[in-house]
Amino acid sequence: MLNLVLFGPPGAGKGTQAEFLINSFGLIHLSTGDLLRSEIAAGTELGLKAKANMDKGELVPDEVVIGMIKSKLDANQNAKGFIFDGFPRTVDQAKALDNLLNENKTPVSGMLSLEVEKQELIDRLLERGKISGRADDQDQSVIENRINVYNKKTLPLIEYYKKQGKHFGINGMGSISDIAGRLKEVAENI
Ligand code: B4P
Repeated sequence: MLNLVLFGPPGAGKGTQAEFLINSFGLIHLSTGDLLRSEIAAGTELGLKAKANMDKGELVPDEVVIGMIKSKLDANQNAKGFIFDGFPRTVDQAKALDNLLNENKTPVSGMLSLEVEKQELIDRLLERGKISGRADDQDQSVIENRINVYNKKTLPLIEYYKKQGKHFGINGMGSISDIAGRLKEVAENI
């Protein structure tokens, strides 16, 4: 079983590259950002609460995203493996993921960490904001807040996975296909 954590700051290319990895390895894609946006689109209570956090560039509470991941893991017990995209984003989420996966003795295989310069992140997100309609991609101050939240709450996860010998840094600058090639090569050797 291959369980990959696709990691990086907002705009690093996680959602973009997850598409290539699911095709190459036959894994199930679990994106907490996509799951939350589906809840918002369906107008659920969870979605309404999450939207308030997301529009400001803040994280949604840990218990909400952990609960969503747990239901998806329970619903896909025969999967060949998963790509976790945008999850975990805090150390508490990483610990919860370890506990959930250990129940089935299928731990995280590796963390693929996309490394991208800050100005490139801002440019990509503003560009997506022109067409996506995503409130969190349209305002530079919200984008900067997302990057600050990432630096404060999410970046410590690199150390968390390094200690377990599971961190793989990947250059996330350049063309989408070049980056896909780099990720595939690393994932094949995990
Ligand atoms: P996400 O949906 O995870 O948002 P993201 O970080 O912007 O996505 P991603 O990194 O996948 O975008 P990509 O670069 O592929 O989260 C949104 C919000 O949801 C968070 O702020 C938070 O509020 C909440 N949330 C989600 N998960 C949570 C959790 N676990 N805990 C708490 N809260 C959570 O795409 C960006 C753009 O760049 C695209 O337009 C793409 O086409 C472009 N691009 C990608 N690669 C490129 C390249 N190489 N060159 C040029 N452009 C490129």
